[in-house]
Amino acid sequence: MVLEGLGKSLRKAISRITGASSVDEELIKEVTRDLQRALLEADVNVQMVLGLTKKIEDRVLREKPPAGSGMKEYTLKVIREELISMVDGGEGLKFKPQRIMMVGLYGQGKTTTSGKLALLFTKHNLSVGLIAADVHRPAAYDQLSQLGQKVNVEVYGEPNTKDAAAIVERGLRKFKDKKVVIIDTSGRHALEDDLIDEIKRIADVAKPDERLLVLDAQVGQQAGPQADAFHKAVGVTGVILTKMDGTAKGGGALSAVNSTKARIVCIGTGEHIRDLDRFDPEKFISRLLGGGDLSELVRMARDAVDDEEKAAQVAESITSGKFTLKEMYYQMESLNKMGPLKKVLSMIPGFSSYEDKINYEETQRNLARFRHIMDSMTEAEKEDPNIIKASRAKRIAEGSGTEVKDVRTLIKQFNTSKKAIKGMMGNRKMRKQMMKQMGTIDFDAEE
Ligand SMILES: Nc1nc2c(ncn2[C@@H]2O[C@H](COP(=O)(O)OP(=O)(O)OP(=O)(O)O)[C@@H](O)[C@H]2O)c(=O)[nH]1
Ligand SMILES: [Mg+2]
Repeated sequence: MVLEGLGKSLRKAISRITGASSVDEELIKEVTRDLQRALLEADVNVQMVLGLTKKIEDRVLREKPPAGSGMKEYTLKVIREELISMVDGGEGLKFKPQRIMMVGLYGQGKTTTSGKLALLFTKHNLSVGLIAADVHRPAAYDQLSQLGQKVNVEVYGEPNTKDAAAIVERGLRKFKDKKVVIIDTSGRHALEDDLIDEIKRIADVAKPDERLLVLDAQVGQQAGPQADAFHKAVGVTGVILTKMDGTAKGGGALSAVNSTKARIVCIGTGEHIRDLDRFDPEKFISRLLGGGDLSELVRMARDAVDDEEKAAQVAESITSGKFTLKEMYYQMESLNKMGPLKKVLSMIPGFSSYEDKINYEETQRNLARFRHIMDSMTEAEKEDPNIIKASRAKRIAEGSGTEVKDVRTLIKQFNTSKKAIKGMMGNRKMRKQMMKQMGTIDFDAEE
């Protein structure tokens, strides 16, 4: 989870309120001090931390809770609202036709994020073209081409041309029918004048709707001056914070962005092409505070399904009472594609209180082992693994590099799941509800 340390200490501070029998001034002062400590440790700007906690204290101590709600609920509500307003700079990424230009210093994640964005837009049924306008780094075109291939998006580039604006002009002509065009530009070590001139010229030619500044979250408090300089040059419309997975100090970038008033549109949460989340202040804070985020989970599940027909088939088999190892395999595969188990489970509301008790690595390893075992089975065995006799179990274990006891565990797990599903499907009301859920989830409704 992004900013795991901050989330933990915020939850701990807040749990003092939920656990208290009554909320008085002394407790509120103690809790705001805890909040301050937690935020400062995550590198959130001091001024902002003080402003935030003062506001919380002012509101809780001077305003009366609205009729019908107790002091406890009211305090929690105020804390949540103030944290949200701290990171809220406006609407996140828009899923509509547009031109996007990526800008930023060297190595911040511009090229990677261009690929990630391309995938995100295609998942929302918008056609995308990528333009490689980094004419300074020799391998830049190849890097973007590879990303384009990965996400099945066309890339325009001229590896031997030095005039970035001219490339963009021709790229735009080529992509005139694409709904979204993303332009990747060069990075530099420092804000050199010629880089600024170049991105100005590209912006003149492309007239991009969005000029997105890509910022490595680890830059912390330095984010402010960077954002300012780029803003002066091309008018930054939004910021993408990358490498939020790799830092405990992402609060620095969060707050620096707030002080420059540029909104955060997305956050990068890993090296994988799917590791880009649309930034939504409310969801972001809810997840930090352990509230989970089911709509995000639904979105991730949707993104993970490459073959919707197959998914529908599996759902139908299950609701009609058919559950073989193949269905189980498919479900495990989909889960796997959604990313690390820990990230997936953290989206389930209320889950954060269990997170210390789960051995994620072990569970992930078990899932991988199960998949290897299933890959070594015959079709008939996948239909009904209970036909597997001792000698076959030994062969399967050998073929999959596992042990016989692992094969037995899988069969046992399958029988348990099958029984549970049969029980659920036998319950008419539950069955109806599940079929309804599987058939009518409107995946696009959330955006
Ligand atoms: N862990 C993690 N790594 C990331 C993320 N985004 C980018 N990276 C990594 O950061 C490195 C630099 O990314 P690039 O996309 O090449 O950065 P760039 O801004 O295009 O760099 P230049 O073109 O050289 O200026 C790569 O190794 C990426 O894999 C992220 O969200 N998380
Ligand atoms: Mg690059």
